[in-house]
Amino acid sequence: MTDVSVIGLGAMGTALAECFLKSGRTITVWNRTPDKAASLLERGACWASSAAEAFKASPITLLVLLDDKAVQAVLSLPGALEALRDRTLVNLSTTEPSCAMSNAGMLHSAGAQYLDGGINAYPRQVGQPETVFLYSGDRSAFDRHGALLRDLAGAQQFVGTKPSAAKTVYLALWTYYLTALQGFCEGAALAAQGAGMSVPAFRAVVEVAMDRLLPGGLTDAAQRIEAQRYGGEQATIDVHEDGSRAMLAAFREVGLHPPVLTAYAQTLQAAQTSGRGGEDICAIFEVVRARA
Ligand code: FVH
Repeated sequence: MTDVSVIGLGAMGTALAECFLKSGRTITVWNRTPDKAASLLERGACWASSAAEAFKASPITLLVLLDDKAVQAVLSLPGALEALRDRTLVNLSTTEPSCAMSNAGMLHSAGAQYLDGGINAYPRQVGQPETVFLYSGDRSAFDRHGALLRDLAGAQQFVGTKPSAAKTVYLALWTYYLTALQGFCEGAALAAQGAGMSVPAFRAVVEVAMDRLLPGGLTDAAQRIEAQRYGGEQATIDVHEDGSRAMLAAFREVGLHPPVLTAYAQTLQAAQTSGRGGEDICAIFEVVRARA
């Protein structure tokens, strides 16, 4: 037996396996394309000749595969479900939340425990104290394996017993980060094209300006949304909508098209149409929710 098995040795699965080895854990690995295991085997990992053998080799197995299709393909391999009896499976692949619910049902019927999770980090951040991995599903499995999982992410969190909870929050966090990153890229392109500012110089300005704006802004937004307190005493949606026209004009003047900014401006117009023009900017939460 080894401490943990890792199935899926792409960029992320390899980083997880390397982190376990660095922490002194014994590991078993399996990948559809065996070549990708070579460097891990040199460093002491054990190779499983099948996914079923990897499941049997450890009390807990992490799946780090591309998508839903890949997860279903691996769980359908000969002997896979049978091998998971009395084992814990953790699916860290990016899959749809509904996939967590169906996996949990399938794994429980097979006599296994199931955790679904999400990695809110890049491979270079695996193993750091501030790194966030989210988990949900069988609480007793998380309690049993939490110390081993903490090797990967010092700031791991168990977010609920509903199997899909972690994946949903994980996808929400990436939504925030990636649209913010695209917003940064759009702003940097405008500053470069319109003002000749280098991207590192823009980043330096962003850091100073956002240090003041962002943390306080998010706290204020969370409190307002929770209390549904949308008074426009600081700046109304009407004021922001007017500002968005100037922002879009700046891009037009230098021949650029910003998709995230365009979506933001359209959301403000929808807020005005629904009678929220005099409210605070974070009332766009209600516009997004009303469109569901
Ligand atoms: N890389 C990252 O930074 C992100 C951060 C956020 C979370 N993701 C998610 O982690 C999953 C794996 O991502 P990855 O970067 O390791 O992806 P790849 O390097 O492309 O490796 C994909 C592995 O999946 C295997 N695979 C694909 N299809 C199948 C299949 N039908 N049957 C069996 N295995 C399959 C693939 O095998 P192979 O091509 O080497 O044979 C790789 O092991 C992903 O959900 C990210 O969203 C990482």
